[in-house]
Amino acid sequence: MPNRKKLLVVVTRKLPDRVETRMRELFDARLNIDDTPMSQADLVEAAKMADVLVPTVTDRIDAAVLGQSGERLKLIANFGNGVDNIDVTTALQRGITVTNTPGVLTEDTADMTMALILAVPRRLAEGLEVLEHGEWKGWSPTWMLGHRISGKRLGIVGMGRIGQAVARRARAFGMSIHYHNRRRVSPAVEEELEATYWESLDQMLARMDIVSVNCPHTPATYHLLSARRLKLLRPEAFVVNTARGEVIDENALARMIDAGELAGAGLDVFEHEPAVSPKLIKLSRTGKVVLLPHMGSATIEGRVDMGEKVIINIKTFMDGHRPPDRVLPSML
Ligand code: 8YV
Repeated sequence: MPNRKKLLVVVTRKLPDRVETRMRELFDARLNIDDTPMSQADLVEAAKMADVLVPTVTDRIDAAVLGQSGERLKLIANFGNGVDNIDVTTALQRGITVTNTPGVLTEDTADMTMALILAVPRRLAEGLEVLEHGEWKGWSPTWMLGHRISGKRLGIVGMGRIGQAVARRARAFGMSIHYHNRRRVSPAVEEELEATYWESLDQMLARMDIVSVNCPHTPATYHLLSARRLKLLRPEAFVVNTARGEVIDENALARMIDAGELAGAGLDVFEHEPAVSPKLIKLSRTGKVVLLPHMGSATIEGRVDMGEKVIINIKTFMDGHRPPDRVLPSML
């Protein structure tokens, strides 16, 4: 790290005021006040001049950007948990440390997951739409019937912090918890969550009522829910995704819901954000899918906490210590 008074920190998007104020005090912070997303060329310019780059999920910090980064760039302090927007391997090869913001968005993302688990089977979006259009003819015993959540089997794909937080909530709603994960969680956690571990994802999928994707997007999880695996699901099953769109073959999912081969989906993330497949948009009009624009961690508290984590990572690094949230190759 160069011996200069204040580090030049380039922040790619507008962050909460409190975070920006603190960054201005601590660093030579170049902020993006009007929040215009940066182009690849802008990112190259930023990587050329910065000591520290603070990107978000909307910035693709790929080998081309990193290949043109300046000598000074020594830290990429991602404002976000997932680091699939960054070519971490290339960064590490170039001696650039990468950090993220784990832990502080767990509860918010789990809340949003639970909201989607409820929204689709209980037809929330359809109910809202009826009222908005002034089409409610009054209560009827057989109208707008959805499906009960309690007693249903929830299959969680990825039992990290967020997966476990979802499991805790789902337990309280009377669901039975099943999970697939690279590594089995500790017996204590399994016991607390009364969770059943499935070594075989295929076997788990075939038996679930609702599947929730809570794993990171890595080369190993790209299209983990492929067309072949989606076909293993029961036609009554629902899929919820608050992790990354790339984990599911989005086209196959839309096709199957449209064909009645799956009951529906609640999606907060998409394969080609901010583009959303027109097929999914069309399905959202039928109520079979509920779509949200990547809002899982969108609380003011969460975003301030994320910003504070970014600051701690930068400050620790600046002081010559290992930042607490380093991304290591073993995590990819
Ligand atoms: C963030 C997320 O809003 O942290 C993550 O991995 O998916 C989001 O909730 C986003 O990544 C910020 O960069």
